[in-house]
Amino acid sequence: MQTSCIYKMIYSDGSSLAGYSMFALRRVYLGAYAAIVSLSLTLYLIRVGFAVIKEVYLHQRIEQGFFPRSEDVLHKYDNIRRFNKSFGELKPASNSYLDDLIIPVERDSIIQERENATILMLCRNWEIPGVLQSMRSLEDRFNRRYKYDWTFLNDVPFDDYFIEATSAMASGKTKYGLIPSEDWDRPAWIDEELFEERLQMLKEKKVIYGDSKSYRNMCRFNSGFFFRQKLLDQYDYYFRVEPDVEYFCDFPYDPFKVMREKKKKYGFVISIFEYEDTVTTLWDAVEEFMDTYPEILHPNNSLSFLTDTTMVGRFFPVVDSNTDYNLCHFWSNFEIGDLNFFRSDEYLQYFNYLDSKGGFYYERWGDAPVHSIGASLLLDKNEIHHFDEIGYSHVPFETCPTSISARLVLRCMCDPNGESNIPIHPNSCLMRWWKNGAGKLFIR
Ligand SMILES: Nc1nc2c(ncn2[C@@H]2O[C@H](COP(=O)(O)OP(=O)(O)OP(=O)(O)O)[C@@H](O)[C@H]2O)c(=O)[nH]1
Ligand SMILES: *[C@@H]1O[C@H](CO)[C@@H](O)[C@H](O)[C@H]1NC(C)=O
Ligand SMILES: *[C@@H]1O[C@H](CO)[C@@H](O)[C@H](O)[C@H]1NC(C)=O
Ligand SMILES: *[C@@H]1O[C@H](CO)[C@@H](O)[C@H](O)[C@H]1NC(C)=O
Ligand SMILES: [Mg+2]
Repeated sequence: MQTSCIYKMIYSDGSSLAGYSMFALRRVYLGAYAAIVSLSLTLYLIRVGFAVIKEVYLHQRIEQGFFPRSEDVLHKYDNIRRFNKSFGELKPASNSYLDDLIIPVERDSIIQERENATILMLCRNWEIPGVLQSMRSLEDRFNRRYKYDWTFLNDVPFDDYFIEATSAMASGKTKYGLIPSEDWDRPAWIDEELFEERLQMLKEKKVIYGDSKSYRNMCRFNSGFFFRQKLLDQYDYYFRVEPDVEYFCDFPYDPFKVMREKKKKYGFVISIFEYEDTVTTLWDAVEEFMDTYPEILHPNNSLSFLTDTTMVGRFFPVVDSNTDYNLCHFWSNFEIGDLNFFRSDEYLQYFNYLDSKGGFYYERWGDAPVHSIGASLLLDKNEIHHFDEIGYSHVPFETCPTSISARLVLRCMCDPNGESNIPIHPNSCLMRWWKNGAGKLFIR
């Protein structure tokens, strides 16, 4: 009643009534249009929804197919191992079944042949407790039988206690290097004002080590200068160790020998995503580099490992990146590498190109993505090796061999089902490496 009154009041004269019917007509059009739009939007959403559900369902069905099959194989094999005494020696089993990686029967025997290699640690005097813990673990699990040299690097001189304690812990020789200022300190061409501004910015974003100046020196040093230190000139291979890490299993082989015999140039155990805020413009620089020097890229490189954003693995990991770089990198606190790769003109050209952009200081480019992108672009996929049998921990992630018998034979102290075991975790890039890199070997 009320409304019709108002209605009459407003539209009492003819002209505005005619105007109203025009208006009403337009409203009908608009209404029909809106209905069509919302209908097609709804249909579209339903289609997308169905597509997603179908994709997830198919993915899950495939996964569900794989797991029982691998469980079957595992149990069949373990039953033979447990109950068939004539089975003899345990197979040198691991995730990857490489027959020529024979586990030594005499685990205490001293190996005479050694590769041209050193264990390498960059660290500070005050880190000595963690340094000794890492040393004890690697000595017990590997080096006591080989006695490789340990090389320690520092931007200030090592103190007497550091030298005494590490020499006592090492089974091989120990060497101590002082890094020259030009290999460590911030270059003069870095714009100080911009630098300070960016430190504040990353601090506000709560990026880990966001406002640390020394951390940036460390990352740049590890990216482009460690292999140029005098003490390393005499070696072909290095094994990077950090304070407070642990090796969970006996080493089933000399990893340096694996590197040389199988012509590997870069070895890793864990691969994860980088924090995007630390490398905002790294990929732009890399793309520019690839455009400028296309001939430097290896014809059989693993670029696709760095750009693959498909759904891989068991947990639908979503790649969240603003560039074509999926943020995958090899975790560089564990590295076994060929120094001659880093010394090569190709790597130096790559490093110098990145360095000239200033991102080691204006952002917080890590040595892990820089090494990983370098190795992925400049090496043959087959020259990069995933050391599947090496159990390892650097807080907060671990890797532990999946195979029960590998863990028994190698006397592992780790839980492959633990929360921090990273290999097939959603935060892991290892599945992307298996897919895009040198592949993954299974039981034949
Ligand atoms: N000599 C020296 N070594 C450093 C310095 N900063 C870091 N390092 C070493 O560089 C390596 C990497 O540094 P970390 O502090 O372990 O960095 P991270 O592994 O990214 O992070 P966390 O282990 O979680 O602290 C370690 O071996 C450190 O001992 C430094 O200012 N001087
Ligand atoms: C036990 O192992 C031997 C040698 O590998 C094999 O020939 C035999 O079939 C096995 N027996 C059983 C019961 O699995
Ligand atoms: C070890 O490697 C270094 C660097 O490549 C080389 O100069 C040296 O001759 C090698 N030593 C031996 C014994 O092969
Ligand atoms: C490239 O790498 C793949 C992956 O391991 C390998 O199968 C292939 O033979 C390599 N191709 C060349 C040309 O070396
Ligand atoms: Mg560390």
